[in-house]
Amino acid sequence: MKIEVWQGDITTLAVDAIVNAANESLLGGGGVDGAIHRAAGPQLLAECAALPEIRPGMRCPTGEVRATAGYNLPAKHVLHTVGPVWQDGLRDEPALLANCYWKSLQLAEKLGLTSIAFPAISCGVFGYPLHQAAHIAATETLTWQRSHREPQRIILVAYNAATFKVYQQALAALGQPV
Ligand code: AR6
Repeated sequence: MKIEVWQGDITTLAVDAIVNAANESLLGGGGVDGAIHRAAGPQLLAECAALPEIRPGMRCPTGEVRATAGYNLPAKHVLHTVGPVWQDGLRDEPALLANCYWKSLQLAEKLGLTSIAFPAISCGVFGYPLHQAAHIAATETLTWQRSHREPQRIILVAYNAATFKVYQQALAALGQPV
């Protein structure tokens, strides 16, 4: 079994769940979040808006995850997680980013999902250095796969060729055959 790396638009994937790199409001934004909301349609925003607020404007703290349906997406579910904003690497960013991957996998398992696809959480607007983020994505997903049965298919989605290569290198460095 391997962690898959795939290059392209995550909104086109017919998997049990795609992960959204959201913000704490869960009310949409740019990047992959905007693409997911556009492709899913307005019902996705309505379900997000109906999720309970932990405090005004915050539905999901950084490092946590919330599930919704996928609506017009080919994916059945969207798992919305909030990556850390990169500051200097000393504000718990690595642990928070690791939580995004691990808690998404835990929720997918709890929901009985067999396939999940992740974008490069925090690597766009939130400014996380790609190599460091790829190492965390590879570590968390490989560790999960080595100790759990489901979700059986775990896909790291690279939006461009450079990210694709960095993901492959990160997985190889952790012992996954190329
Ligand atoms: N499919 C796959 N990957 C994509 C797609 C796509 N359609 N579009 C972008 N990416 P970002 P963040 C890649 O900025 O850094 C939003 O406004 C992109 O190239 O989407 O976690 C939210 O509301 C990059 O590698 O997410 C938050 O406010 C990766 O997805 C904030 O941005 C993540 O980039 C979250 O910032």
